Amino acid sequence: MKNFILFGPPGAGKGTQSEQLIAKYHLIHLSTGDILRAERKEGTPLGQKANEYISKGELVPDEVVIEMVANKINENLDAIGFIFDGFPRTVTQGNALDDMLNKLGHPITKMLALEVDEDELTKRLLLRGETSGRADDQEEATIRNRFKVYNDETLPLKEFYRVQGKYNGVNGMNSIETVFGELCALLD
Ligand code: B4P
Repeated sequence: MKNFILFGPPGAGKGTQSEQLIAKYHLIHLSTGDILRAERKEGTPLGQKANEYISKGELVPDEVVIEMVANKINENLDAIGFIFDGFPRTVTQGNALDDMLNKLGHPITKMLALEVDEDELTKRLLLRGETSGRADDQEEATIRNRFKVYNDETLPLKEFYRVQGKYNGVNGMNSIETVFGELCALLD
């Protein structure tokens, strides 16, 4: 089993690249953002709770997200591997993921980190907000709060995986095709 983390700030292209990577490598796509949005659409209690955080640009509590991921891993133990998209987002989540995968004997192979500057990210998210209907993509103030949360809570994971020798940065400012090519070179 080969397990990859696709890492990066909001709007860096994690979802966009994951779609293409799973088509090519047949890995399981585990996007916590997608799971939370699906729960919200179905109006489940979890979805309603998550919406309170997502619409303000805050992170959903660690214990909620960790349980979701554990369930999804346990449902797919015969997979050839996973792409974790948008997870982990805190060091607590990183430790939990390492524990789960170490118990299975299949630790993270690499972290693939998309690096994009904040002005470009803001443009992309506001543009996506015009068509996606996503509450967290509508207001520049909410988007700026997502960057703050990313810098405060998520960015420490770069060092967390760097000391494990697993961090690989990719220039996410390039075209979708160029970024995909660089990610494939790291997966192959
Ligand atoms: P996510 O769903 O993970 O989404 P994201 O960070 O907004 O976007 P992503 O990086 O996937 O961008 P995309 O490819 O769509 O998170 C949403 C929220 O859910 C979080 O804020 C949080 O509240 C909650 N959540 C999720 N996981 C959590 C966790 N683990 N713990 C706690 N809370 C959690 O790309 C964006 C746009 O850019 C698209 O329109 C795309 O077409 C465009 N684009 C992509 N690549 C491009 C390129 N190279 N050039 C030009 N445009 C590009």
